[in-house]
Amino acid sequence: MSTVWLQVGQCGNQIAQELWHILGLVNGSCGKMDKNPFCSRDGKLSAICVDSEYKVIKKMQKQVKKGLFRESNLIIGKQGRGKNWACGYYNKPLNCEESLLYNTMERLRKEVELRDCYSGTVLFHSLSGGTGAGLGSHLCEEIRDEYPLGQILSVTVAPYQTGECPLQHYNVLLCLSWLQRYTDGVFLFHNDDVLRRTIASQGKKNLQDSRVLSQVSLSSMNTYIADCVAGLLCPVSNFQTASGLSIGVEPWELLRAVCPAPTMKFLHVAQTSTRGQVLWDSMVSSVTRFLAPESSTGDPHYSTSLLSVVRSNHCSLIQPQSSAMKRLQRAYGCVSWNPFPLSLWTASYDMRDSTGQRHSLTVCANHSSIIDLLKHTVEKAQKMYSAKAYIHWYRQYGCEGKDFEQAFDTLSSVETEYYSARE
Ligand SMILES: Nc1nc2c(ncn2[C@@H]2O[C@H](COP(=O)(O)OP(=O)(O)O)[C@@H](O)[C@H]2O)c(=O)[nH]1
Ligand SMILES: [Mg+2]
Repeated sequence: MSTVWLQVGQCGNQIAQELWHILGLVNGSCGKMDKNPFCSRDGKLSAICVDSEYKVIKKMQKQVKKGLFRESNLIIGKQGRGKNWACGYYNKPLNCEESLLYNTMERLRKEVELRDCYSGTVLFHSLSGGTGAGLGSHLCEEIRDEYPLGQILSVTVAPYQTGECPLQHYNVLLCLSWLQRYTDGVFLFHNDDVLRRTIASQGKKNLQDSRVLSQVSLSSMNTYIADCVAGLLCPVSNFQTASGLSIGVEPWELLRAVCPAPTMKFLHVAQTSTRGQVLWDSMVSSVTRFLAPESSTGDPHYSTSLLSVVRSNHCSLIQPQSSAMKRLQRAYGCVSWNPFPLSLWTASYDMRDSTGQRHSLTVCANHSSIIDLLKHTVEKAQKMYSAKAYIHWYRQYGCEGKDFEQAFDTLSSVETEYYSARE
């Protein structure tokens, strides 16, 4: 009841839509507000949907009619941002449209006023496009400035490492550096990792087979991401009042648990689920299956802190001292200098299945694998920047050399922090 949800750009809107879908909200309004921390008192979702293009948001008009979204919270521009961070960030209205930044901040202000109290904003977006990455970065900066006590959690997607847009390295560089400066935590999904995990969750064995890869839809990948977000942010019994009401503080308690230091805020998130009988040791094996044991330079990966959320009618069997949780800590390489690396939250049912058949384990780790994305991005962007490749495309919207140089500095210092936290 204290969070505003902000979905920006194609990827951000599609993932958030999938979240509302799996929470069973898309076919109507929020229902009884007390039971639903995502909505305002009037039963409308506290979400603002922004895109520079019409095609994704137009699908949400249906849910305005059904009473889920406020019509004024759908904010649409007239022209895409050309997969260019600077075009999104510098917010020059294109094609006579109104300012997306100004309109979004106005709606956010209204939504904050409707909350019982305001604790923060959860932002959904991608790292490598124009709208979600560029406008999303600018929104983080504005929100931080206007609500300095509110927290900001970004849910973001890194592009495939190969084969996407040539501008992606600049966009990821600039967006990650803004997230480091203005957010309190980042759920960082990688499309490569999401693809692998989605295939595995569908029971397919041959993960390298190009036919198998091509059969996976974006929508099923978004289901995986949204399931992870729901697993972490939906109500858990740990924070319910004595009368069983949800206070809706999960996003902010999560940041306290896994991002205690502002220098390390990039979070690795994974989920596994099963139906019927549950064996927690095999759930742990499944959720840790694709965790890289070491970095591209051969250093073992580690975690400074870990949150494990268990949703199951058997959740009372799991304790922080259980053998499965010990295995989880070992697999995530919890550092020895933190005597309490694991937080465990539980809920007696999974929000995806009221019949009690589904059991899920969602893990959020402050994990050193972020170093690999930082290194890869900085290396590629630095090579392009030295050759002055595509720079004029950024300059024409107002992006200066100092934006790039500060971004290189910011990401290098994050890399150093993650290295020095090792042991
Ligand atoms: N997982 C996932 N990735 C997406 C989706 N849509 C776009 N992307 C990724 O996001 C990046 C492009 O960003 P996009 O959101 O389309 O740009 P924007 O509309 O300008 O913000 C690319 O790396 C795409 O692979 C989606 O629905 N799901
Ligand atoms: Mg777009």
